[in-house]
Amino acid sequence: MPLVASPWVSRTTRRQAPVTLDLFTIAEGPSALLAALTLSSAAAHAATTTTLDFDPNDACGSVDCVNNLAISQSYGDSAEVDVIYDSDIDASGLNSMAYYNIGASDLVGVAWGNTTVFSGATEIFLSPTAGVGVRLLGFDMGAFTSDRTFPLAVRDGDGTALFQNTETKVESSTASSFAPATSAAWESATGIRIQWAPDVDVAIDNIEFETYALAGTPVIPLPAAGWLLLAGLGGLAFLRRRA
Ligand SMILES: [Ca+2]
Ligand SMILES: [Ca+2]
Ligand SMILES: [Ca+2]
Repeated sequence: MPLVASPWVSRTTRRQAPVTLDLFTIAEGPSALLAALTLSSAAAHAATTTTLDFDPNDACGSVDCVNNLAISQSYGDSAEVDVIYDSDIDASGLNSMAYYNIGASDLVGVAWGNTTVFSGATEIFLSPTAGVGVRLLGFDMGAFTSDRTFPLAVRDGDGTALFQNTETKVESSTASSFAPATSAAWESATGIRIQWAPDVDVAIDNIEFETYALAGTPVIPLPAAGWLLLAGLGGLAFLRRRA
């Protein structure tokens, strides 16, 4: 059985370490192999989840964040997604967003629009590489000092609104959580843009997203995986006939 299971594991779980643990804890036997193959198959299509929590040790680049220090344009980047921060989409170029420790409702470690650029909306753009889609799972927003009401939108990379509310109220006491309805995922091959305005006095935290392979660009070489699966199932049938 290891001859079948081992190459499968190494090919499909490079980005799914937690699932591979299951392969080694399952009791041995034909049913266990089938379970392991099923788990691996699910893992091959599962997405990698990322949460931008603006940890002060990570969010400002090579130095630890302190209040009002710029969020690094590299924070949250991966081989699949470029996270792009712009505190004013009306002003040319990328305008820095800033870190703040506490004060935005009950959030700790947040990103907020820089006070030097007040006019335009603030945007965080999850920009995927070719062959990858982005699915936004949710985020939190908080308000400094007093309750705030402001426009908030989630758009795809082309600017089409997936969610839009011009009167979004966030209390200064408790953060508000935003997530898509179960029937309408916030996902796109062109990326996801979170936009809000005014860009001062409100902050964002806990941006949770995942990536997925677009059709025609499988995460793993399916023909090879398919052959391994067939080999495993064939082995099971053989064992059952012998039993
Ligand atoms: Ca980036
Ligand atoms: Ca800008
Ligand atoms: Ca945080």
